This record gives sequence, structure tokens and C-alpha cells, in this order.
Amino acid sequence: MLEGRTGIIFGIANKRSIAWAIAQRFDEAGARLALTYQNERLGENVRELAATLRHPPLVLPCDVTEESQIEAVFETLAREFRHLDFLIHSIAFAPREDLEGAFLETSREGYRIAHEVSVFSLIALARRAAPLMAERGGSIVTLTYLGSERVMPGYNVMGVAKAALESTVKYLAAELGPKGIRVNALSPGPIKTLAASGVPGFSRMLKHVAQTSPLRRNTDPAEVADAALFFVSPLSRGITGEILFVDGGYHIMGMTMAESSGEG
Ligand code: 0WD
Repeated sequence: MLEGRTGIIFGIANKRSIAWAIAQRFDEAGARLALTYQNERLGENVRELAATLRHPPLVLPCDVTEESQIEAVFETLAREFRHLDFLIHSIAFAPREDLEGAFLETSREGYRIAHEVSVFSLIALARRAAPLMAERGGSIVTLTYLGSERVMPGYNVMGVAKAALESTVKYLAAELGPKGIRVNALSPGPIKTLAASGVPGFSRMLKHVAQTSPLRRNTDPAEVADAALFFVSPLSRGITGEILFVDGGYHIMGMTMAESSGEG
């Protein structure tokens, strides 16, 4: 489905990363990829993973808080790919203290960092990607979470950042739509990854979703990757500014059947 298409994926930390499941799926679908890593410590993982793909990807450093690194990535893409068909933004970060403590105690610096890394980065990357997508259109996809609209224990400032991210998706979609560039978000259920390990009580969250979601199980990263494939393929050509849940239906539930029968 992606034969002859080029794209870049931000946010692989290790083999559990959602971005890695997406990279594998897109590689199978025939895409030519660029993968980025945040720092040299993670770079080794990413290079090792990249070597297992069928089509050797470009592997580039990019800490999204460094404008010069973002610039360097897009200069390389312009030179090597010329055109960019898709961009996957799978990046989020908040200081651990700001997730563990009371929300009321959120620090000024923690709030700033969470929004810079998890939200502003999407604007910064989209700004650079847009000129490379101008010729034949493109698709930008980010990753969000239900904690943006419902209170999840331990998600705190990250929930607020995800709300800003979802709004950012809509503003970008409105502005880039006339250029043939679509912007959407995927909202997976909880998945055990490095980022998730920073969320207090995460294991309980996994268990709760497996017991109460309509599909009665947790989200598999491969399911998120398939939805990402949909968003970067022409199958979704009429869709932009959308938040698509890939969570076994968890987000539709009010009260569970077990709770209503007094068993829950
Ligand atoms: O349950 C989950 N795992 C869910 C994750 C449910 C719903 C949504 N998501 C979202 C996350 O919020 C994030 O936006 O999916 C996205 C990907 O997260 P992931 O795959 O769960 O986690 P991980 O494998 O840790 O990838 C996120 C990576 C970082 O990892 P760590 O844990 O080392 O912070 O984002 C990258 C980094 O590799 N990252 C950065 N990349 C460039 N510059 C930066 C930065 N400054 N900071 C973090």
C-alpha cells in the first residue's frame, strides 16, 4: 500500500515503542522510511532495529527541543527523499515528579517541558514537513490519549498536554488542508512501553481496560500500526482533523455491565 511512498517516523525508543510497530508495518507495506532517535543512548537501539527492516531506512538524530537538529533532519530529507508523503509524531514527555504528585502541585518547568516536547514539537515538525509535502499532498499523524478529555489518575500534566495536542491537530488540519496535507491523531488504549512506565499505577490501568473494554483485552501496538497505515494511505483521503480511538472501544463506556449488576 505504501510502495513508492516516503515518510519519517519520530519517537522510537526501543522495540516496545508504538513508533517501532508503525515502522515495521510501513516497511512491510513498501515505504521508504527515515527514523529518528532522541539521543545517542537510544540511537544504538534504533540503528539495531533499523537493520532488521526489509528496506534500509535513513536513521537520523533528532531531539525535538533542538531547532538545529530539526533543521538538519529536514535538510537531509529534502536532499535524499525530495518529497515527503507522511510524518509520524510519536513523542511525549513529562518529568516524573509532575506525574507522581498532586496535579495542583504541577511545576512551572514541568508544565513547560511537557508542552514543548509533546505538543509544540508537532507544530515545529509540521512546519518543516509542509513544503516537502506540497507537491503531491501528505499525511501527518500524531499519538494522543483519552487522558486529554477524562481524568486518569497519574496522567496529570500529560492529560493537559494531550488536550493541547488534539487542538493542535485541528488547527493544523484547517491550515494545511488546502495544500492537500491531512493531520490526524490516533488514540490508543494503554500499552506497556518505556513512556508508559512513567505513569504511576499503569499496570492497574492495563488490567482495568482488559476487564471493561467492549473487546475485553488490551491494545496491541500492531493494531495502532494498522490504523496508522490507514491514515497515511489513500483509504483515509477524505479524513482530516480527526481523533481515532484504537482502544478496543474503552472510551465509549460509562458504566460496565459488571458494575450495573453489582459484580464490579
Ligand atoms: O499506553 C501508551 N503507551 C500510550 C502512548 C497510550 C496512548 C498514547 N501514547 C502516546 C504517547 O503519549 C506518545 O505520544 O504514544 C506516543 C509514543 O509513546 P510510546 O510508544 O508509548 O513510548 P516510548 O516508546 O517511550 O516513545 C516515546 C518517545 C520517548 O521515549 P522516552 O520514554 O525515552 O522518553 O518519545 C521520544 C523518546 O524517544 N522523545 C523525544 N524524541 C525527541 N526529542 C523527546 C525529545 N525531546 N522526548 C521524548
